Amino acid sequence: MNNENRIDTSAGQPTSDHHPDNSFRSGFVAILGKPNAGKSTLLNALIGERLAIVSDKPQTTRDRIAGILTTERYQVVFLDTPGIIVPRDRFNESLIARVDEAIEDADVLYHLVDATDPEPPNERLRDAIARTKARARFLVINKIDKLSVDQKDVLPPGVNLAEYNQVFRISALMKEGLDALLEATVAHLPEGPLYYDPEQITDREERFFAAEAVREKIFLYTGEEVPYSVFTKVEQFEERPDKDYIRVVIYVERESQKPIIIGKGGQLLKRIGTEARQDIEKLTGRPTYLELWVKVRKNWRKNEFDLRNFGFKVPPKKRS
Ligand SMILES: Nc1nc2c(ncn2[C@@H]2O[C@H](COP(=O)(O)OP(=O)(O)OP(=O)(O)O)[C@@H](O)[C@H]2O)c(=O)[nH]1
Ligand SMILES: [Mg+2]
Repeated sequence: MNNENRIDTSAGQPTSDHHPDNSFRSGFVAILGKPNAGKSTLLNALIGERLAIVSDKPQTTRDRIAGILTTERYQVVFLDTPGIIVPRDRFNESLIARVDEAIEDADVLYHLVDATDPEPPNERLRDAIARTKARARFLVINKIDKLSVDQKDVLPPGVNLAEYNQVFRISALMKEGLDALLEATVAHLPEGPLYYDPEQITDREERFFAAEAVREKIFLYTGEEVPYSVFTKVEQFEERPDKDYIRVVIYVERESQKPIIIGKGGQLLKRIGTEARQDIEKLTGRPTYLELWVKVRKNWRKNEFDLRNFGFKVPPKKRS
């Protein structure tokens, strides 16, 4: 790819920061964990941009998102993944299929655990960790800012330390402990090429972030089952000289969910639109006109055709 370019740059500006052998290291880090462990918060903290949407509700992330960190001596591609639960339906299976893709690519695997979670890792998560061919596995204990001093060294329940190369204690929210985590990660990466342009911080297109920004606001401002019934789709994205024009359709599963999202006198939809637009403008750096529509796609989460149409990877049904 841009290998030539990279060698020139680093040769021109040697720093004390270089690996002893001076080799360029690169690779993939899969961030795995239960829903709500803080995977997306960690991805954002490592990259220094709000790439992945975050909410206090489980199962916010539905897709694999790469965040790319490039310096003169390494390129790390962090893969945020959906939280792993034991799947009960086709939709959940499709989320786990995303995790499986990330595991296949990983050189280093982070098992991120919420330090305050009293429950051990579930069977699907343990299975995913066991299957990885990653050369290093880290147990990353997150949210240590929530612990009292006497709890700081406690290990999460149900983890087998023998399965991990190293243990880290971090706060993704407060950006604590990230330097040590990053250093150890780079040390485990193989010598390798630049996979992405050094300027690039994600593998996703602007369209993806536009849809996600809208979905995030719905996760923040609606409750119960509504956020889970929502799929946001960019139906038009035009870069225009004065203002970009983006039309996003918010699909819900039931007619009764429509007025919840629209709100009294359209107030909530307006707020979702304004805040999502501001996020999009921050990311693209261009003024934007964001138009939102709410439509019903009955029970789309249960319908394989709709799931595929919305870009979910639905694994073949297992015969039992
Ligand atoms: N106190 C504290 N809260 C955190 C920390 N990291 C994440 N959180 C919070 O935990 C909640 C879940 O964070 P996310 O980053 O969305 O978690 P996730 O693992 O990506 O969740 P899913 O996408 O649903 O699997 C949010 O409310 C975050 O603000 C942390 O280090 N400390
Ligand atoms: Mg997430």
